[in-house]
Amino acid sequence: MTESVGARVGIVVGSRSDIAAADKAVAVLDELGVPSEIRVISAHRAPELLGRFAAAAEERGIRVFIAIAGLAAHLPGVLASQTTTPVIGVPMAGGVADGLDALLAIVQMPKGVPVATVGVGNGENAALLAAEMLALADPGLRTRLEERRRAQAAAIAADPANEGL
Ligand code: RP5
Repeated sequence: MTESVGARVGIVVGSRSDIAAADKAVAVLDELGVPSEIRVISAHRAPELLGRFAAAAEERGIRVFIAIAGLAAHLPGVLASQTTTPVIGVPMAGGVADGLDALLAIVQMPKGVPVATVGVGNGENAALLAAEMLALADPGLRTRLEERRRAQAAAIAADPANEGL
């Protein structure tokens, strides 16, 4: 879907209906100067394409995946089963339990194949976690993450409700 040259974070959604969370992740990664790409690949409807994406991604420079899915939400786990590149799962709202079903599906991986899981619909945190992983080997990115944390704290301190604190 969108592909930037030298993408380091590979974002994959199970359906175009999940794109909003991917867009939130891209916005945070863009702000931090981390190139990313978005792919639309269902683990159930296009398993062979998912396999090709997983096999080629590392060679193309992808160092972290963000996998976003709702309902049965097998996408992050199936992707993780095909790579040792870290996978961050984002459950999406909807389904009989409005996202709790997807959250449990993603977080309850069997031993041996981990998926890091963030909150329902939380593309922002998935992007920040991906950036923190990349920052382990990228001091400039670490500095940008630290600046973002400082700005976040300063914005809360500046809330009129906190005057005098
Ligand atoms: C999941 O089923 C997708 O990740 C999406 O969250 C959900 C619904 O998909 P669509 O029916 O909208 O394509 O596989």
